[in-house]
Order: sequence, then structure tokens, then C-alpha cells
Amino acid sequence: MATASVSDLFDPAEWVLAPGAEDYTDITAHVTHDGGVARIAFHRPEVRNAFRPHTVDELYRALDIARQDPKIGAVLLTGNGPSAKDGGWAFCSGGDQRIRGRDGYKYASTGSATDPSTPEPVEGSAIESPAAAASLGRLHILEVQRLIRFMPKVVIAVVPGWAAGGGHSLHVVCDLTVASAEHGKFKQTDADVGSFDAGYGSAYMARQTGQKFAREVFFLAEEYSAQRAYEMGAVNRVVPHAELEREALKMARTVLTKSPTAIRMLKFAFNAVDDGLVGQQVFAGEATRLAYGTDEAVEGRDSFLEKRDPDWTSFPWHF
Ligand code: S0N
Repeated sequence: MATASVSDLFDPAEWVLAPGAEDYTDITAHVTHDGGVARIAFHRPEVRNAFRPHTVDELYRALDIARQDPKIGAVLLTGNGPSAKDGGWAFCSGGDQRIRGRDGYKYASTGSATDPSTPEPVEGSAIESPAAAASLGRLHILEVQRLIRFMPKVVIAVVPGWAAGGGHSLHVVCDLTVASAEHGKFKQTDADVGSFDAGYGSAYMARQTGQKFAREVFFLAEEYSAQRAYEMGAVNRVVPHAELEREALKMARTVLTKSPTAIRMLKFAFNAVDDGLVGQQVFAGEATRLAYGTDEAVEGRDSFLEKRDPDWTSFPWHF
């Protein structure tokens, strides 16, 4: 994809295509020249960057590549725009409602990402093949949420326009949010369309803003400006539209100046309190990994391999 066609806010001087990004149709993925920051963007501006299953597949792949890349410390998640049809901007408007069936979101022809007529409506209970049957009822955007939640890198939602429905939930689950002062808008439409994110999208939002604001956002489904969302504690920074990606990249580069281990442990510590035993498991896994680097753990391993008792005498009982 030609970089010039990515988005009006995209600065081609800052980015190169990410590995594997050539074939994406519904998203774009780039990395900075030094490889430290990834920019992953919804690329369906004509439908306010709504996601269909194929979009989610690509998003998951791009995020997972970023997760596994040891140079990447921060990820910008955003939406390309504006819409050629009406000039509207969006971060993401959630699940593509045209292909929602009774069992979930249906796979359809991938076609052109920018052609709003692409997804063929699929009847609610139609099962055409075992593969189609296996995909029924998959709300795999939740797998994307978990990837964002558990990747040991800082994920920044960069909101140039609408964050609605499942798009609103994605911004909630990101570590930080920076929004366009002019076009950034937030709306949780789930209850309007008979859909509900009863996980991170709602309960974790309540942790961020407090119960009253979160319940208002979901129960009234009103529209909130970026400034109002900032006042609620749902957004970190509100910046002029033209400055949005520059500011987001600046924030990401600040993260890169920090200790990767400290950032990883801090993210998992912030998560752990809300993630129950899974949160403890993730945090504890990192603690174990750190412990493996000590002479004490090496002594434990070596004593086993050398078939002798371990000698702990040089390791103090810290207080
Ligand atoms: C975003 C809104 C508020 C923008 O309004 P605006 O600016 O007036 O533009 P429109 O004229 O409405 O839209 C422009 C064109 O884009 C199409 N379009 C917009 N959003 C969608 C969409 N989500 N799906 C399909 N098409 C969309 C419009 O139809 C229009 O096209 P044309 O010009 O051809 O008419 C406004 O558009 C809006 O309210 N959009 C719908 C928002 C919404 O309800 N999203 C779905 C909510 N549900 C989910 O996201 C599913 C959630 C999910 O997957 C999930 C499940 C379980 C647990 C968690 C989750 C989770 O949330 O993650």
C-alpha cells in the first residue's frame, strides 16, 4: 500500500511497512525507522473503521508480531481516515453490524477494505462447512483485547474520531488514550444494538472512571467529546487534530527511554489487581523469569544437573 494513501494524519517520513503488512486489506501496520514503535490502524474509513472477522484476524496478527518483536516497546493503535465519502473520522465503530448473525460475526468475502458494500450479509444460522461452523459465534475481538491487555508493551489508543461500540471497548483496554480535540468522540452504543461488552469494556472502564460515569456511558449511550472523556478520566490527553499522531509518537518514544523490565512489571502490576489468578499468573511468570537470572536460581539448576545437594550458603535471607 502506498504510504500516501494511509491516512491524512500519517507522516510517511516516520514509518516503514511492518513485517508481513503488505497483504493486509483491513488494517495498515508500520514501524518506526528504529523499529521501536509500531503503528497499527483500522483501514475501513467508509464504515467508521468497523471491524469484520477478517479485520480482527489481521489486527490480531499485527499485534502479535509487535508483541514478539524484541525491539518494539510501544504500539499506537489508531484508525485511518478521513472517509472519502463524507470526511468523517473514526478510531473504530466496533463490530460491522451488517454481518452480525444470531451466533456472532460471520466470515464473508474479504474483498476491498474500503468498499462498504463488501461484506455479504450471512443468514444467522447458516453453516456452510465445518470451518464456517467452527467460526460461528466467535467474538474474537475479545482475543485482541486480551492481547493488548497482556502484551508487555505500552499500547496507546490514538483516537482521531469516533470510538464507538466495540471500538470504545478497545480504547478502554489500551494502556493510554490520546484523542483529537476537534474530532475525537466517544459513544458506547452496545445497549442500542443489543450487544454488550460485559468484560473489560464495561467493568474495567468503571475502574478508570468510577461506577457512575461508566454506568452513564453504557446506560444512556450518549455522545462524549474528547474533552468530556478526559474530564471523566477515560482519556489521558486531548490534542489538536493535526498534532494527534505527532503527540502519540512522542509519548511512545518517551516510553522507549524507560527500562523495558520496569515497564513490563508495572503493566502487569497494574493489571493484576483486576485480573484475578490470571493476573497473578502473568505477574508471577515475570517474577520467575527475573529469578532465573540470579546466581541463586543457577545454583538450584546446577545442583540438580550435577546430582549434588544445592549450596545456598552464599545467598542471604533478605529482609
Ligand atoms: C460511530 C457512529 C456514532 C458514527 O456516526 P456518524 O458520524 O453519524 O456516521 P454514520 O453515518 O452513522 O456512519 C457512516 C457510515 O459508516 C457505517 N457504519 C458505522 N458504524 C458501523 C458499524 N459498526 N457497522 C457497519 N457499518 C457502520 C454507517 O452505516 C454509514 O454507512 P452508510 O453511509 O453506507 O450508511 C455511528 O456510525 C454508529 O453508531 N455506528 C454503530 C456503532 C455500533 O453500534 N457498533 C457495534 C457495537 N457492538 C460491537 O461493536 C460488537 C461488540 C463486540 O464485538 C463484543 C462482543 C462481546 C464482548 C465485547 C465486545 C466488544 O465490544 O468488544
